[in-house]
Amino acid sequence: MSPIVNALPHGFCRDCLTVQGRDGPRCAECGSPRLARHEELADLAIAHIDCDAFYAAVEKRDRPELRDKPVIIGGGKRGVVSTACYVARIHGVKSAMPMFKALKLCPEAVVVKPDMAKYSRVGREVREAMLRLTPLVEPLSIDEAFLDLSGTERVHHAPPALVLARFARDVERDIGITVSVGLSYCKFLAKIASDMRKPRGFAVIGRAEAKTFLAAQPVGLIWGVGKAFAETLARDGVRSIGQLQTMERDDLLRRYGVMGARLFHLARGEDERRVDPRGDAKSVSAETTFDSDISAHDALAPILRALAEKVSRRLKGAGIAGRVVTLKLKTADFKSRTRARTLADPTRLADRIHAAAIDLLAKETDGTPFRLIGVGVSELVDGEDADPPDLVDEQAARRAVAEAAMDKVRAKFGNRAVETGITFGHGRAAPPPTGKPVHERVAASVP
Ligand code: TTP
Ligand code: MG
Repeated sequence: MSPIVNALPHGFCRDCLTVQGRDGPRCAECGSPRLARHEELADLAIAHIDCDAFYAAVEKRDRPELRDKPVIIGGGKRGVVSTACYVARIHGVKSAMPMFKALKLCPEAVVVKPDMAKYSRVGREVREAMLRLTPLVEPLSIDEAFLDLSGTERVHHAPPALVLARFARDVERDIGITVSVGLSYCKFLAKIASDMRKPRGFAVIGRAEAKTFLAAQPVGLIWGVGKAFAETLARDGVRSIGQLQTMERDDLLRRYGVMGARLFHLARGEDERRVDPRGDAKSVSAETTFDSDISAHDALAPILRALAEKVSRRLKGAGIAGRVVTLKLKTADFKSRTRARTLADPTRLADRIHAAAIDLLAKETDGTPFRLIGVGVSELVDGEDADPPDLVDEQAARRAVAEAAMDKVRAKFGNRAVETGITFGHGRAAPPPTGKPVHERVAASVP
């Protein structure tokens, strides 16, 4: 039987990629139980791919003696778990958990300090492999992306489902980590699907089942419904997506504004967002949530510095820059404050992003306890148009030259070479003292 098929009537084997009949628990060719079967398998082309226990998987790959051990990535100054391998998760260890708690749950765990430069490298390799399948790859973070494989059958001589299974197999073989794949007809459901059978998962949500599937899910599964909004909905008696399906669009709009319209459509599995290789990026941002609330400016400033550096790194990596710097704060009682400043010229320099954000922060630190701080850069432009030499502020010009020099060092030796101990005169550059690991993300626009 040819491993490459043009049609996919019932299913295929995820190990040997051969076409399968409608029944039977195991592959007729190789005996594997890992079969992909779905009525709509040949018709779906939107995928979300997410690496399994990403940082931990990379460490296990590089240190085979850790393979069957519970491994936790984290520690360092912030003292929280970045991620835990699936063995450690059995004991209840999770991302963002304080390390002392994780070790209480799983005392035999091996703790490994994160090596961000290495994870970025591996993340890039996975991304490059995705780009060999389609140019329509929209990265969401270091280890996940949407792919649109519509119309690629002719190039690959195989339908998207099979191309994706082959991709997962090749990543295991060539890069040495595993991924999970979600396949559907839209981004919303593809993302949900990729999380359904982790690790080494392959889950499909078709058109015919979407509404019934969603009806049984909690509202928190909807993209954009965070903890606070889920609580608001719960107060209104709405807990399941099924309940949203029974509500009128106008009613939802009246109650929840723009978000109401989104709830209405997503609850029905209607999601028109395209997979956009530029990430549909309206902004690049980084934020962190603290373990305990912080109100002092001096405590917030270094955290902001580290976040500005993350955003800057991301902008430089993508070859873009932005004109508007936004400071985001969330108070202890979940109220969001955003303050923005438009710069004279677009920037991608950590120093300039930080300078603007710290000014904005000064007006907000009035004793209010905050649970989250973030900084973002928007009104994105090509990086070439950014950061003309500062003719007025000589100091700033010098710092810009210094930052460019350090970028070169970073490019050569990795981020760690110059990550800490650098000050540009806006607070210390030490990493955040507490709180969840900083999560870089490209904030996509609201549909
Ligand atoms: P995730 O994809 O959320 O998690 P994961 O890949 O470790 O595990 P899963 O199999 O559930 O996808 O995040 C990717 C990486 O980002 C993760 O390996 C470590 C890092 N990360 C943090 O540093 N802090 C966090 O709170 C989370 C959620 C992730
Ligand atoms: Mg992951």
